[in-house]
Amino acid sequence: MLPIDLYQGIESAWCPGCGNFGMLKAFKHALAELEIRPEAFVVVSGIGQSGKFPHYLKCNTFNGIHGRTLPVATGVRLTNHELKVVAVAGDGDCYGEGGNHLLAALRRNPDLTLVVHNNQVYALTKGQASPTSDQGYKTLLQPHGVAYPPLHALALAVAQDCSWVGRGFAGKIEHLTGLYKQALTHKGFALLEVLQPCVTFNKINTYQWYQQRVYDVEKEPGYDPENELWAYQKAKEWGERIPIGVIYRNPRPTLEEMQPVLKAGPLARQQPERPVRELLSDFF
Ligand SMILES: Cc1ncc(C[n+]2csc(CCOP(=O)(O)OP(=O)(O)O)c2C)c(N)n1
Ligand code: SF4
Repeated sequence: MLPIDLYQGIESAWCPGCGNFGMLKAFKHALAELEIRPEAFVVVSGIGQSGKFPHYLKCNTFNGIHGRTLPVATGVRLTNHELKVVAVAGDGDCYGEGGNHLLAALRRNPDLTLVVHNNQVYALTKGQASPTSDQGYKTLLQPHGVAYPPLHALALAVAQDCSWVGRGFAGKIEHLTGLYKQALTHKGFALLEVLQPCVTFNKINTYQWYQQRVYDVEKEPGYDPENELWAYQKAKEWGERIPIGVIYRNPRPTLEEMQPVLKAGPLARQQPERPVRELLSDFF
């Protein structure tokens, strides 16, 4: 195991008690336990409180624009698939603004880990409802409550043959560390959604709210993450009981394996047949 302080970044600006702290701690533990050195991975993020995640870590990082985490992360992977790539996004960033990129990634199966910080609000822009806000949830912008039911993103992922789907809770750090480790070592697209309380703007889905509802799905009788129908039902379960743990595992060829040009090694290490300047001149 590597020392945790190897990953120490700058001091954070998150509110005291924010669920992002538990996620950061669990992520560092997972890296240390897997002995992944800071130079061996890159964290790509978008915009939001979640987007600040890599700032508080020592690692390679790319801070993209809102909703565009996945295309950037996929580009990094295709350029250098020797790097471990982690994409970090908020529920608004990934399921709202970047929803189409999620669909593309589910189809393509790039070998990267996507972590969705699901606090059921747009936190950076002060608490508007997001695609995962519960129906009836009131905000300053939705004073009569959200009119429609939330998006079941994990069910969407299962239905679209995602190769690994899991959910954790920022209030259960040891359990979450195990999930990060599994997602980071899975070959193919791994979607890990983490229930992340926002103590400032979400006064409904609090630590206590989640604590009363989350249960370890892996300890349930009939646990069967290779069974698509079982996984779909679990991914849709939301209310009095909310499953956490690995929900779906579906090994399938990755995007990188399906690209003949990558067989000769990472693009970053390949010599182009013609100099890049000359190639570009064909287009101008
Ligand atoms: C293209 C674009 N649209 C909208 C915004 C404004 N904006 C910045 S952060 C944000 C919401 C972030 O919410 P979420 O992704 O859930 O992350 P959180 O802050 O809750 O972690 C929005 C709408 C933006 N910066 N860029
Ligand atoms: S506003 Fe919410 S998500 Fe943002 S740092 Fe504060 S508690 Fe965390």
